[in-house]
Amino acid sequence: MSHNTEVLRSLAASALQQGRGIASKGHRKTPQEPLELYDMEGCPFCRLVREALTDLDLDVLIFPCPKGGERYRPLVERLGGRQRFPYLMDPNTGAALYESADIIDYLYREYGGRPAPRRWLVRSLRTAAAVSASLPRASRGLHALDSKT
Ligand SMILES: N[C@@H](CCC(=O)N[C@@H](CS)C(=O)NCC(=O)O)C(=O)O
Repeated sequence: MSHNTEVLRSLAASALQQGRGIASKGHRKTPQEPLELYDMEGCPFCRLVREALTDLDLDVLIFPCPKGGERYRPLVERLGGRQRFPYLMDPNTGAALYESADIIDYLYREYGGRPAPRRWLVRSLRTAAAVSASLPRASRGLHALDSKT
């Protein structure tokens, strides 16, 4: 598939999220150490967390955990007990969280100095929007392909 087609599909995904993940309203507290997000690019729940991180303009290290990925998936299982994504670790507070809604609540509470925006509060709507935004990208960003470390 050509790069232009990929860009169009990516644009469709962004349009479905109505521009979320583009602008930031900033944060009140800055993490001393960057947050650590164990993430699957094509996962709708991970997408929501990345959007919240962007909205809060927080420093974050992203560790890709595609299906079949051998680097960080086993680490998440060791740390949290299972391979489930998103998984957030905050070295500043020791918090370690699964569940996108809990992670988003935590980020706004700890660093935003404000509650998560209303659009994050209705879990079913939020999930439906994130899932539909992932559809144009099909399964991209979910599976690992061979590469050289
Ligand atoms: N309710 C969870 C759902 C998370 C979830 O289902 N994540 C999927 C990826 S979209 C997952 O981790 N699947 C297991 C795997 O890929 O091994 C949330 O909101 O974070």
